[in-house]
Amino acid sequence: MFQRTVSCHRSLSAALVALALSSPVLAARELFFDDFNTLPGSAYQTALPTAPWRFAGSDSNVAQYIGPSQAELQILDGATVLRMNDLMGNAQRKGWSTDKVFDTAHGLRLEVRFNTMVQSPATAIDQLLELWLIDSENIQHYAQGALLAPDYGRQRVFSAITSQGGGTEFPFEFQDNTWYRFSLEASRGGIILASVEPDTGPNKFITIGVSQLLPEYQSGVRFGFSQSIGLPGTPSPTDVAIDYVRVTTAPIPEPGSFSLYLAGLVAILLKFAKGCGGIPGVAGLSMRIGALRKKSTLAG
Ligand SMILES: [Ca+2]
Repeated sequence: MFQRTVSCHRSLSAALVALALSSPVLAARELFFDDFNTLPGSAYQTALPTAPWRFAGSDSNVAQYIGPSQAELQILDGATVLRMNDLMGNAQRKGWSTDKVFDTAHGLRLEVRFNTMVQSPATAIDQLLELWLIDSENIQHYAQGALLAPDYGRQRVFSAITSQGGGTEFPFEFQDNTWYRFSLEASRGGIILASVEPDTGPNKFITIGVSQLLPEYQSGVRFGFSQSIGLPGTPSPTDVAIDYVRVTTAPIPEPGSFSLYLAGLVAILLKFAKGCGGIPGVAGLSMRIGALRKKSTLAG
């Protein structure tokens, strides 16, 4: 996989992009909200793309959608949650997509607040949470972000894929029994971004920009959430607890006007840069660029 770490002077311009991405979202309008006080009902449909379970797998490693998750309602830390503690066989996926179609003219943001529960060989493996942006007229046109615990629940990875076959993934050491927010968002003309955010906001732990622009979805989109399993050999568990699913408009800055808009896939990892002296508000940044269609080896 082609990757590089930018030098300090490049980090400065990249940091400005990160600042823009982490700017407060003003005047976002709520379009959909499910607090999971009830099980998923008529607001959802049982349909999701046929798609790889993981970017690092080969293109032939496709998970089949087999229906809704065997989920139940619970209370966790005082919040009503949809507990998706399921059991799946090789190359299977369970979940939902919204019945509602969302207009892309004002930008869109899907935000899911969730708890990671315990990912381990004994409790839960592979894709604990996948979020989808799906073309309303072509279910096989999509962008997907995923949080996963591959190697039988031992590794921690964040990934994104597109229906054109592009994708990338990075190690992301999320913690067990911890609340995070997972988002898919794009401004009106912007690139689609998948991010994991702290529960307290407003910054992002990690963002992957996929090689799609929101205007590619002229007929509107549905959002989806799911879990999937690779090839463990025997039926294996998945586990996540979702507090809520929220869709809003996303009048965020246009990333296309910054260096973020590249012909490939871009991931921005916010962390303390070594020897760069720090940047106010960001505290340093490094950037890795993954070339399209290259298979990541970072998660091994
Ligand atoms: Ca809730």
